[in-house]
Amino acid sequence: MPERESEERRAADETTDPQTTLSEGTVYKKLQGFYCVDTGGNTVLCTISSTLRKNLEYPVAAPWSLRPRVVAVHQIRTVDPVAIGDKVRFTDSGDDTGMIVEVLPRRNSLVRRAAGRKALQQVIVVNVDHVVVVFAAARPAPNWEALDRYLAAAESTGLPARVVITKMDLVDGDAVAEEVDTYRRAGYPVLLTSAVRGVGIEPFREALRGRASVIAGPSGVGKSSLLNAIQPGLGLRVGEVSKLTNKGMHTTSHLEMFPLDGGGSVVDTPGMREFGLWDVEPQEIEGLFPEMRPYLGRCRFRLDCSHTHEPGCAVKEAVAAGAISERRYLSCLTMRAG
Ligand SMILES: Nc1nc2c(ncn2[C@@H]2O[C@H](COP(=O)(O)OP(=O)(O)OP(=O)(O)O)[C@@H](O)[C@H]2O)c(=O)[nH]1
Ligand SMILES: [Mg+2]
Ligand SMILES: [Zn+2]
Repeated sequence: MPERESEERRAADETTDPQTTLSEGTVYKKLQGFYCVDTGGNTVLCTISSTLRKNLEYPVAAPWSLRPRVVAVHQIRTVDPVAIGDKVRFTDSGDDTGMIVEVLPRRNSLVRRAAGRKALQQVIVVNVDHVVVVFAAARPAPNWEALDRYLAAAESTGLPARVVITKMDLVDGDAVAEEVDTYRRAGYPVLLTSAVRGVGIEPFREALRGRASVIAGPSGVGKSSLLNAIQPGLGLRVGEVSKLTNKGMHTTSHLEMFPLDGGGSVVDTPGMREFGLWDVEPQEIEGLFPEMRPYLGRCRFRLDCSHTHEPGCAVKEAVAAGAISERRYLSCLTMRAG
């Protein structure tokens, strides 16, 4: 953000009358430094107060600087103190613009480790009821380990998750049957859909009705297409999958929350190839696999067991007995190894 603009906003903050009554609303979209706040049908375009912004200026300021400044817009995004789904209080200028001065406590937040070398937390969305993880049966071919990571990330934030395997028109049902069974036995509801053929659309609509949902999954799997199928009025942009790499072209480029006709809301997200876990210790990872939980602490070496080479490992016994899928078990070990 240009320095001058930042100074102007700071000046505006200082003239804010403490007696001004504050309005409340929900952030549903971000536009380059502005936040679209919904107040129940009306949109107010807000900036954020300097007090809130300090949270995002300090981490990127030179450590010796007495007057911290934003050094790069890129970094603003990674440490943005306001997220999609946040309930906020703002001063209302009366012309559909305002300034956010407070973020109300969050019920939960879906976070990941931002892509890149630096350990930075990226808040995807907050205050949702569940995560709907969408993968394609083909084009792009499903990477089940990547799906496991999405599910583990949801578990780590305490959010319920469900799985949707779409583009079922491209494969024989048997192609994914084994994995569908694995996820169902692990406790995840699984829906099979095709936006092209209109298969599974009604159950998908039903799963979202009346709840605050976030749709996550890699680029090109058909997330936006599914949302258009349940609510054509959304008119979300849909993009081709590269013929060369069979990967999506990142058609959805920003997060946005939409109200649903049947009640509830949904956040469409840009495809994310990886969903890196944030703030999870390696020994906590098996606890993010619901089907493993009954066996944890039952190994001979209790919580010190790595479930690889130890004798008397309850997890390995459960894998051998078929109670835990071997593929998910290996996926868990891979995740533990980092
Ligand atoms: N055959 C088939 N193609 C589909 C289906 N759903 C979506 N597609 C196609 O898959 C491509 C990607 O669809 P999108 O809805 O843009 O995918 P997305 O997951 O939103 O992708 P990003 O926004 O990049 O994350 C488009 O060419 C769609 O027409 C389906 O059920 N069957
Ligand atoms: Mg999309
Ligand atoms: Zn063990």
